Order: sequence, then C-alpha cells, then structure tokens
Amino acid sequence: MATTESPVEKIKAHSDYLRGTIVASLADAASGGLADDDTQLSKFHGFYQQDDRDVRADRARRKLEPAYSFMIRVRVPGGIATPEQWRTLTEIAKSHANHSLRLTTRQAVQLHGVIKRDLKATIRGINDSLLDTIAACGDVNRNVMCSPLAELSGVHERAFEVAAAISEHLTPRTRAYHEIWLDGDKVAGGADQEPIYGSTYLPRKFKIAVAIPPQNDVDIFAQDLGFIAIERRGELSGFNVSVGGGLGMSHGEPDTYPRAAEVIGYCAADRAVEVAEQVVALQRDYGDRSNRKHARLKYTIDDRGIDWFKRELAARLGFRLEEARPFRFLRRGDSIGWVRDHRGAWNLTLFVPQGRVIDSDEHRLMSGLAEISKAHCGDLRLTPNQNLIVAGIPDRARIGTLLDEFGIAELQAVSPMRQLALACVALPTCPLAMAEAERYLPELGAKIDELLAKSGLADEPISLRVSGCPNGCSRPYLAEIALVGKAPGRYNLFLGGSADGRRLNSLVEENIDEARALARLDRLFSEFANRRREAETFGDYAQRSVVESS
Ligand code: SRM
Ligand code: SF4
Repeated sequence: MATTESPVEKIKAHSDYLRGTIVASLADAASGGLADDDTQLSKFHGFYQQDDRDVRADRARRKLEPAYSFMIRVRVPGGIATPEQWRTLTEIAKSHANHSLRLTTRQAVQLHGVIKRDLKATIRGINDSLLDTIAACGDVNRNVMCSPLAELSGVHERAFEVAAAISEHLTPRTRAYHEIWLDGDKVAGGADQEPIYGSTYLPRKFKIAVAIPPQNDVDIFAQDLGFIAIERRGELSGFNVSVGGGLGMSHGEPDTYPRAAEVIGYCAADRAVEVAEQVVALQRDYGDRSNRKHARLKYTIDDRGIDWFKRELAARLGFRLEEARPFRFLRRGDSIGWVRDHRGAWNLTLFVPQGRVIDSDEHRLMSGLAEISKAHCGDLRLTPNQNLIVAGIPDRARIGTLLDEFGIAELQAVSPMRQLALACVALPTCPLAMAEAERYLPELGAKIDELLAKSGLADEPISLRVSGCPNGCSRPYLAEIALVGKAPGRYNLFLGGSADGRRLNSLVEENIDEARALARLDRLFSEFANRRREAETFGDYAQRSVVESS
C-alpha cells in the first residue's frame, strides 16, 4: 500500500541540506519566532523554538505573539568539557540565556531563553569554544553517550575512544551549519553530500550509547543502538550490540509504546563504527517516513521481526555478529562523591539537583562551578544522569574549600533515592509538557524521603523518575517508580522497573493526584520493608507484588 510521507519529510527534502529559509527567518524583525518549516530544520542545527508557557495564556488574551525564545542544546560527545569551555558556557548563559545551564539526561547541556537576535552570537560563541550544536537534535544520530570517567580503567579509556569515533563518523556533513552560523563559504546548491544520511536524513531521531558493565549509567536499554563493553584480561575485547530501545509513547495510543533494547550479538571493538553505520543505514532505508509516531528503530524491528533485522544487518556488514558474551549490570545512575582513577588522580561526581546549574540564595552552584573551573586543571564531565564530574583533581583541598564556600557541599547531602532521581525539564519551556517535572521534583522527593524514612528505608537506592508527559525524557519507564504527566497536577504511576535498567516498569494507576500516589507508595514501602526477600530491590518487589499479581 502506498503511504504518504509526513510533512517533515517534505521539509527536509526541500531544505537544500538543512538550509531552508533560516537566514531569512533570522533577519525577519517582525516576529520573535522562525517561519514554520524552519522550526523543524532548526533542530538539526541544535535549537528549538519555544515560548514561555507561564505567560502564554495571558499574552494570548492580550493578542500578543507568544513570548518566543530558543533552547539551544550543546553537543558534548562523551560529556567532556574543558574548564575554559565550561566558563564560556557559563558566560553565555548569563549574557544570552536565562542565567542557568541545564545538564541533560544525554550528557549534553541546554541553554534556555535565548532570543532570536542573540541566536547567531550564541551559537558562534559555543563554536568558538570548540563545542558545537549540530546534530544535538533532529532526525540524525544524537550525542553518543559513554560512561564519563574514561580513566577509571583501560577498558573505559578504549570504550570512550570508540564512542568518540562513532560520534564523529555519524555527524552530518552538510556545510549549511557553517554557512549560517559561522559565516563559512557558501556551497553551490546541490554540492553538499551526506554519504550516510542522504538528503532526507533519518526518519526520526537516533540514539546510541556505550556502556561499561557493571555500571549501566547510560541506560543502555533505552537506546536505539547500544554497545556493551566486554572485557578480556583487563582489555576491551569488543561489544555486545543491543538494538531497538526507545521510550516515547502517547497517552491512549497503544500503537506507541516504550521498548527495552535487546542484545543481538557481539562484535570486535574495531568493528563498532561499521556496525553503527550499518544499523543507522538500515533504519534510514526501512524506518517509517509516513508516521513520525511510528518512525523509531524499535517499530522497524517490531514490524519486521528481529530475525529479519539480524539477517539484513549481516548482509550489509558482510559478516554475522558473533554470539553475545555474558555480562552483568549491577547499578545505574552516577556514583556521587570521590573516586580515584587508575592513573591515581581524584575525580569528584557532584550531585546537581534536577540538572539545573543555577545560583540561588542558599547555593551558588553556577558561580561555584565557574570558580572551580578557574582553579581546576583537569576537565568537567557531564554524566548521563544530569550530574557533573570534576575530573583529574590534583588538589582535593582547594576544590573542597570552594565547594564549602559556594554551598555546593551542602547540596550533596541527599538520600540515595534523591541522588538517583531524574526529572525532565517540562514546564515552563517544554511545549509538550502536560504537568510539572523539574520544578516539582524537589517537593515530591522530600515527601517520598519522609515516607521511606518512616519505613526504615532511608538508605534504599530506589530509582524515581518524573516526566511532564509520556515522551519519557527522564527515562521514566525504566525506573522502579515513575510519575508521568497527564494533566496539571495529575500523573500516571508506573512501578516495577529493575535496578539494573533492563526491565520496563508497568502502568499501575492512571491520572492520579499527588495524595493518591503518595498513599500508594506509603503502603508499598511499608509492605516492602516487612516482606522483602533477601537482597530484593524495591523494583523487583513491586514487580512481583503489584504488577504480576494484578
Ligand atoms: Fe527528550 C522531545 C528534553 C532526553 C524522548 N525532549 C523533547 C523536547 C525537545 C520537546 C520538543 O520536542 O519540543 C524537550 C525540550 C524541553 C526543554 O524545554 O528543554 C526534551 N529530552 C529532553 C531533555 C533535556 C530532558 C532532561 O531533562 O534532561 C533530554 C535532552 C537529551 C539530550 O541532551 O540530547 C531529553 N528525550 C530524552 C530521552 C532520554 C535519552 O535520550 O536517553 C528520551 C527517551 C529515549 C527515547 O528517545 O526514546 C527522550 N524527547 C523524547 C521524545 C519521544 C521520542 C519518541 O520516540 O517518541 C520527544 C518528543 C519527540 O521527539 O517528538 C522528546
Ligand atoms: Fe517535555 Fe515531555 Fe520530554 Fe518532559 S518528557 S521534557 S514534558 S517532551
């Protein structure tokens, strides 16, 4: 049956490799926004048009254009930023954005509130610091995640190199980005080449991560394509390859669903880039270009079958993946605190509440980190869980003094549950948010902390994730407890994800308010404390006592 391509496919096809009319849109002083088609293309350049939802209704009443501003996502492959780059980001956040930096669940940084006339200077400033924004968003491969502390072992170092090579290999080649933002030379129409993507890029976003067991800090089973490092005699021998993870869904549309990736085999380390290219090419050729809600790799695999996928991949590669090797994940999230790497240097993973780097009256996190970046000669690393690592510290005492001085040390004193908790940005910037998430997590977390303490579970590392809508940006469907926004103040409650991030949780209550969610959790915590089996996690308990028994 012939299918119609989605409107975004037409926009890409007619964009001349992502140029569209972005230059004209930027020059149009009559509006704070971009032309409609350019709002799609802008994502490939790393920014989204948004408007302040806190004032949307009021502005509409006053017949004013929405308060447009832009979110810029800075791509940081593997999450590593030099102290100079960190300072540049801080300065740009103060001069052109909303005086905050937002660390994301994909090891990137977002700036919010940039107005149209500052877009070019902002993107240029980011590029001047040798970071960029191309392919941070859009229908391409996004930031490749990897466990950020490369120096923890030789395996980490090598795995990080592979992640960087995949990222580089899959970066779009169009010159449009350089032309528009960096005043690069113009390429005559049609002279651009995208050897991997072609002129219409991928049907949808594509996500890759590299995980190093036993830490599943990248949430490998949420990724379209995952590489799970396999060690042999202290060296990286290769990777188990996982495919078809993805979490987005829509309320009330059963054809959309979160899916945990499955492991399909093993490849040697030096073949990982080839495997990544061919999986991407396969999705480019077979992904659904008519329905964007059905366009991720997970649906291509479910529609055609995993055996078809493996055969097709082998045919493209010219070899079959070997049988997957045994591996085991024991933890997720980041290990907050100090750790010494295999070179003997100290590294400090800082807990950043909700990933928001900002100064408040009590904690001057943004200023403190800027000071640390002046005193520090190592680098700063973003984690896949909205936290930050100060890496390669020769002088622990100096950093410790700065942490105290700026109130950052105090911020670290949170429960294991809060250390693991994630919330997506949601309101007021996200256009898709149905309920609060980032702004709600501190209050919700404190209430759940109280309930845990009441049942003697204060030290239990239970994963809690909150998303403002079902798209799942805080990876809620892999949490032991998740609240997914349905409407203002109302959430769907999911329970039963596994602590290693392999099993999806299940919907147990729909459209409930906070009181009902807390009452349910209170009962469950108390039962769990009294009836748990030896070493049983909360997720496993909820799975057997709630999900499987209903
Ligand atoms: Fe996301 C869309 C924020 C990680 C699934 N995500 C959005 C947008 C851009 C809203 C939009 O399309 O206009 C959000 C911007 C909000 C804002 O104001 O900043 C947004 N996503 C985020 C971030 C910032 C959440 C955070 O608080 O950290 C994360 C940025 C990642 C990055 O640095 O690249 C973020 N998003 C994720 C993840 C987690 C991951 O990648 O590991 C997921 C689930 C995994 C997945 O992709 O399946 C995720 N975001 C989505 C989806 C659903 C996609 C789908 O297949 O259905 C959307 C909606 C869409 O694409 O249409 C979305
Ligand atoms: Fe926005 Fe929904 Fe993603 Fe939260 S989960 S940032 S509300 S798209």
